[in-house]
Amino acid sequence: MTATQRDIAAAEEHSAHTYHPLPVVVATASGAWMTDVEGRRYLDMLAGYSALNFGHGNRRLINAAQRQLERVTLTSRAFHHDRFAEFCAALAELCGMEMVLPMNTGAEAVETAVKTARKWGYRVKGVPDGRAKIVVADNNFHGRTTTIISFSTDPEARADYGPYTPGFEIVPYGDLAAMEAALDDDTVAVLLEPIQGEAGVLVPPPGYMAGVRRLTAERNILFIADEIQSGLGRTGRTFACEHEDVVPDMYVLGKALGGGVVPVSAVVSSRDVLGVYRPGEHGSTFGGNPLACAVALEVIAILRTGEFQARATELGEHLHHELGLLTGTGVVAAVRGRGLWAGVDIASEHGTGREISERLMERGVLVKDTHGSTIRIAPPLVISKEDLDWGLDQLRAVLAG
Ligand code: IF1
Repeated sequence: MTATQRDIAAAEEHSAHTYHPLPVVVATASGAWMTDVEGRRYLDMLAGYSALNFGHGNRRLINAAQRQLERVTLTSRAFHHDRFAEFCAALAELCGMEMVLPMNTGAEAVETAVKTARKWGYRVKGVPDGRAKIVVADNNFHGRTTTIISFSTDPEARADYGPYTPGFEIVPYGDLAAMEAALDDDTVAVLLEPIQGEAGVLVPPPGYMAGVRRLTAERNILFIADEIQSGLGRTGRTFACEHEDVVPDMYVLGKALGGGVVPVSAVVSSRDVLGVYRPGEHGSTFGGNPLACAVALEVIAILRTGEFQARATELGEHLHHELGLLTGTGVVAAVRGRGLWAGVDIASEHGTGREISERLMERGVLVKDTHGSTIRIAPPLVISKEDLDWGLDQLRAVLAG
């Protein structure tokens, strides 16, 4: 047995099979590259689903973490600590908002957004208790908690987890008329991904996000943008909403906010919205911990330079140009996305997304398939043009094969 086979067998024996990982066992990583237990190198074109926007082992983030590890890593929120206010002020400023509620994972931040919208609905908007409704899109992905999968349309994500949390209405993504029809006096929020990641990197029709912004503003409904995957540089802007000149009432952030070093997530909004909370009404052991704040402060400083947004724009134009040349060849049915983020639909006769991913792995490129025959391309934003081109060469070779 090879080291890879041994490790995979042990993982299969001792862990719940909630994933079907590619047969590679990563040992180290740096920049856009990962190295497995047998010394083979792979170009990372998934970046931890966009948690690793700033690359593996980003020196600034590792140094920030190492400095904080020597100071204090956790106090709980029972006490203040000297990175907390700085983090909240810096994140609010980055978002052009006033207040932050820090959590750890994306799902926790989405749950926090749901609870915040409901509490705001009852205490500020005046919706009768228990009647709050939140409108979401079909093919959404917002996490894996029982409330969040209650409004999922993915049978795999929902099956066997009932009874489901009520209070959500699902409308077709991109359909403004359907959205308008769903809004009523009990609607407290609309929750959308500005670009749907898991659904296959679906960019909504031009004007859709702006239309939802107008409809929700007219009806005193919170527009909540889940930018956990689309945000923090991935699409070439700090927030994907910026491509539509839309400012939501609330950003939900995660993944790259911790740079792939520590889990950091947050809800960011106005004082009118996040001011609804009183002590004891929400919380988290690790939310806003010193280590998370230290790393996230460095992420915010990196984002303030605009360097990674510019890289994602420039290299993204190149990526989408090259992928566009593959459509019409009969091999690639469609390409979608923005910045350094693309969903590539493979014509089914050329293999499933999984098969393409496995053939790419054999050539030293790691991507993730999603539903059926789509592969996602989302490298760390530190990727060089040369490495991106090398990765595209491997994709062309696999698709030609
Ligand atoms: C898995 C998907 C991506 C997210 C958005 C909230 C969350 C996610 C827009 C929850 C998380 C992750 C979860 C991970 C795989 C990955 C994923 F395939 F599941 F859907 F990226 F597309 N909002 N997405 O994308 O954040 O709680 O995970 O920190 O569960 O398999 P989390």
